[in-house]
Amino acid sequence: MNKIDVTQMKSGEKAKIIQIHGGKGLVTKLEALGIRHGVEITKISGQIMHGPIVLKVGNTQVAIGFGMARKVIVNVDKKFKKILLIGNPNVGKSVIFSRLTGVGVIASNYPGTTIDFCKGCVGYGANKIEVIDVPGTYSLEPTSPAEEVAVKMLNKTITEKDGIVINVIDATNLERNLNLTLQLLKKDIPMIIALNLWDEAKHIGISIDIKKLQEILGVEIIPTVAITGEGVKELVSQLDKAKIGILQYLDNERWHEIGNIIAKVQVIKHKHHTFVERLSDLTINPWTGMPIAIFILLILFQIIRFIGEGLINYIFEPIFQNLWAPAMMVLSRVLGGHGIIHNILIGELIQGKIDFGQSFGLLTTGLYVEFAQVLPYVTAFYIVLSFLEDSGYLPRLAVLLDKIMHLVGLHGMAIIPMLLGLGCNVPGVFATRILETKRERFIAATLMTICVPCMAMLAMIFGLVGKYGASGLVPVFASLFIVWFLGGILMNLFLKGESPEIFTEIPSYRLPYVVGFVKKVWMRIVWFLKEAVPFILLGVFIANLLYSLGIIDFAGKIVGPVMNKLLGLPIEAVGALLIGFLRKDLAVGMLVPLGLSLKQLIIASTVLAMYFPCVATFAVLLKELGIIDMIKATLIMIGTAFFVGILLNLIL
Ligand SMILES: Nc1nc2c(ncn2[C@@H]2O[C@H](COP(=O)(O)OP(=O)(O)OP(=O)(O)O)[C@@H](O)[C@H]2O)c(=O)[nH]1
Ligand SMILES: [Mg+2]
Repeated sequence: MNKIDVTQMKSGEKAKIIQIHGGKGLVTKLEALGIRHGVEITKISGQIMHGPIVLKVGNTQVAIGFGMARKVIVNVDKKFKKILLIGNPNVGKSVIFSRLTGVGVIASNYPGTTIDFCKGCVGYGANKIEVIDVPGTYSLEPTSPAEEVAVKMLNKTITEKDGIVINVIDATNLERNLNLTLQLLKKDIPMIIALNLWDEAKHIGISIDIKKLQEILGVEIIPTVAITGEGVKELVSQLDKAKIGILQYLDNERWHEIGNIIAKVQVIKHKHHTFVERLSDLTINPWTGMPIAIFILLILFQIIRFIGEGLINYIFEPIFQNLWAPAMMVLSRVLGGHGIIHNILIGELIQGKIDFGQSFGLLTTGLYVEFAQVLPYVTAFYIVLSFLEDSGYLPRLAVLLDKIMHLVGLHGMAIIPMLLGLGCNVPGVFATRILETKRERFIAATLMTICVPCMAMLAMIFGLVGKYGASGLVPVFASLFIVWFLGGILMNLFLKGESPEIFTEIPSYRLPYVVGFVKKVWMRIVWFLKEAVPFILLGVFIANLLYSLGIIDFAGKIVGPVMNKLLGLPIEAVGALLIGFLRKDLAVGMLVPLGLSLKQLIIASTVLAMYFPCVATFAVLLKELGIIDMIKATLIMIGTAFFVGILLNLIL
């Protein structure tokens, strides 16, 4: 239902009169024509330049002036076209969204998972209605870009008058959540409340008198458990009961009002500390938390290795060696063993055989790098990361690392984009939206693109220098870490502006909800393949093209000597640096046939990791930072990469 005046009705629209302003005189005058409270009218024609309006009342048509029409208030039974899911961060909006629409979105147990809106549809009667998953926000005065998105979405829908809000509330945190609800109730938009996490509220002994709360707020409330789907059907069936709020209060007395409401509707049973709460205390207290954090990260690292190596040794390597290689040999013979097409698809035969590391064809090296070398580790990483996200550990890690992160001009929550960046820098840079200021986002995105190699690249670096053990891995990762730290300190010193304090809620520990967990890992793998495979194939193709046209030789002749002197790398490495712009993993793969020494491998891997983000990351940097900051970040990257490369060449 929507309250508007007659001038705002569309031609042909039906509505019920609910009020007539303008005093008794006008009321009586209009009554004479049958225009009175409770009557249904249809607008026949709209006003042109504030001219009269023709209405159908009962069976007769009447015309009234524009000024009069403005005083007649009606309720339009408007069919709403969209539903906004609005609520505090981490209350389950995304899980509800997935349930309503079937669209897979990432849901995790930390505030700020959704940083941009996402749309889907829900069937509602005969119609399909658009549902929008909005980033979480604590209030309607945004403090971060993600919250800005939420408030903008809401205001747009209010102006267009074509949507309703499902306000998702965390039942375990009613008091804090009501702050946003009360603000929403004052907005001119129909709403309905999903009282989510109802299961957890019951577990921890919170009971809420829903009926009473409903009476006070004046809008429908449906308890839900998003992860099991309980209540979601009911929620959909109650959508047309969405109403504009009626609760009146003074803005500066909002918290007072909330206090009153809580006293009336909520009872908390006293209970003993649970194991989970003890664990929570232990992991967030610096003295016990730090050793636990180091232990957890080491274990997770081992798990990634275990899963990654397992997938490679028992699945992908056998498939490629025993099935794919013979198939490709057949294809090679069919193609006659040489020629342009052969070179593009199969590449070069090494001693009459396909060598997946060196042949460099689209179907040989191209697929092998992505599927047999990179995908297993990416999968392993996303399994571990998703577990971390869902458990609720990340905000605790953020608190533990807050002090250290402040040295580089960030606060603890910046560890979340950094970790996501380890999977792929693209979602990593996006996730910097949970940071409040432009300065923090610049620092975080720049540090990430320089010093946080993505999993695809990491897998290749491990493959390349890992066989030398610590003497290969330590110099590469120590350089990345030192540059991250020093670079951050320098940026913190020289960039203007402030870094705000950490400000986040710490959700309770949860066991990942299995369906959501599996879906999330699967979505990320599919996303990775969609992003990576086209670029890697393009990379192989372009690399072949550049070689066969002699461009790499030419570039090598020009920059080769400088690179050789400064970085100690052979001229052929120019090809890898060029292709690194498309895909870093492929670039590292291109170093394999060059027969580099350990020192050269270390320098090349480090420089490749730092010098330039891949083209996909570049695009999001541009989107998130804007052109000027993106150029600044790029200059910092190139400068740092060469500085570090030269330094390594001198030291090692
Ligand atoms: N036990 C329980 N867990 C839930 C319920 N709803 C959501 N969760 C979990 O709560 C966490 C947060 O869910 P999300 O859907 O990501 O929350 P969100 O509101 O979209 O959060 P932001 O995107 O950060 O604003 C996830 O770990 C979910 O699995 C519920 O009803 N019961
Ligand atoms: Mg979300």
